[in-house]
Amino acid sequence: MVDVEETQTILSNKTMLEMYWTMLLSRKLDERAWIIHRQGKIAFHISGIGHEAAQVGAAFAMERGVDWLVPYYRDLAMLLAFGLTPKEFVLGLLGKKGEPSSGARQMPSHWSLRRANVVSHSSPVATQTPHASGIGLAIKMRGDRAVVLTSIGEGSTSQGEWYEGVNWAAIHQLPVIFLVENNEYAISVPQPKQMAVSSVAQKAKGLGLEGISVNGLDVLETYQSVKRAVDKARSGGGPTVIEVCVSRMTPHSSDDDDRSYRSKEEIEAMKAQDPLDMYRAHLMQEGVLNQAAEDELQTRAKAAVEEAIQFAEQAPFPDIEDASFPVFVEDIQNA
Ligand SMILES: Cc1ncc(C[n+]2csc(CCOP(=O)(O)OP(=O)(O)O)c2C)c(N)n1
Ligand SMILES: [Mg+2]
Repeated sequence: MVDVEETQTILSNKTMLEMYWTMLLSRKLDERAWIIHRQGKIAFHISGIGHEAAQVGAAFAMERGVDWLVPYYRDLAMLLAFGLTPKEFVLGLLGKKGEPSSGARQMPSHWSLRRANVVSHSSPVATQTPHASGIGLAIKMRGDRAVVLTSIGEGSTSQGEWYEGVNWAAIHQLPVIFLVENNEYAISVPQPKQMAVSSVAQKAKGLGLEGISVNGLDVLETYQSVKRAVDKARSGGGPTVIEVCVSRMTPHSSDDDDRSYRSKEEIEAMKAQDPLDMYRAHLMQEGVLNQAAEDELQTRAKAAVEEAIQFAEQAPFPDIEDASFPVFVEDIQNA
């Protein structure tokens, strides 16, 4: 059972504010990405707005620098928590030289951050799940103390790769957390058209591992649930499926118009439960945040976004000869 008060006694005020800062920065960067898309400056954006609490709660439950992350495209807030800088994010949006995920070869938001143990994923959804289990197997064989967290949307848990990856981790009791960010839609396909069970957590039972469902709009609740699964995995207790129930507060991507399949009322109800607003209100109620500190954080976030945009707009594009690297490498030893 999740006890948010207990979590608050474990986390310092400083850490709770860091969590808030990461959510706020993610939101501001994400909102700006939509604007520069509409200005015609970028070709594509896929958004994490409404998922920030789940992502930040999960990231803070991990030992960053030791543990491994195999994320999916909505995980901007998770990546910021793992050390991706705003400048690196905007370099990726603009496809500029120096962006760390793929050297600007991949679509934006196909995250990778070598220095932080963040492993890239491919565009076909769910292919990251077997990769995460493979990393979990390597950790177990080497006797490392790390764990792996891999994230995915609920719709993508219909893919064969998801079952194969989770099944493998369950059989071999691998140190993997399968985080499912359930926003109830896979583009326009609602959850009941995607699965016959009422929650993704139930799928875990059939594969022989623990599955839990938590309120992913609550950063502290998510933190506590993921921390428990991380501790369990690290101490040899095996994998867990954690479904975090979140809101996709935007269309699927900049190529989608969700007004064709979601009612205005549904969207408004979702926006009334904004995870960032709810966490801010909670911190204020607890006396961890006051209006002056909030104003300062807002100003800092705005400045960080401005600085990142200016930096990335002025940055060069990659060199043309880099386009095929490392697809065609003549001297692999020295690549
Ligand atoms: C194998 C495969 N099929 C279809 C697609 C196209 N596609 C990209 S995202 C997506 C929806 C995924 O929905 P969900 O897993 O719920 O994640 P969400 O986007 O809602 O976070 C689809 C169908 C794809 N990338 N890969
Ligand atoms: Mg979804």
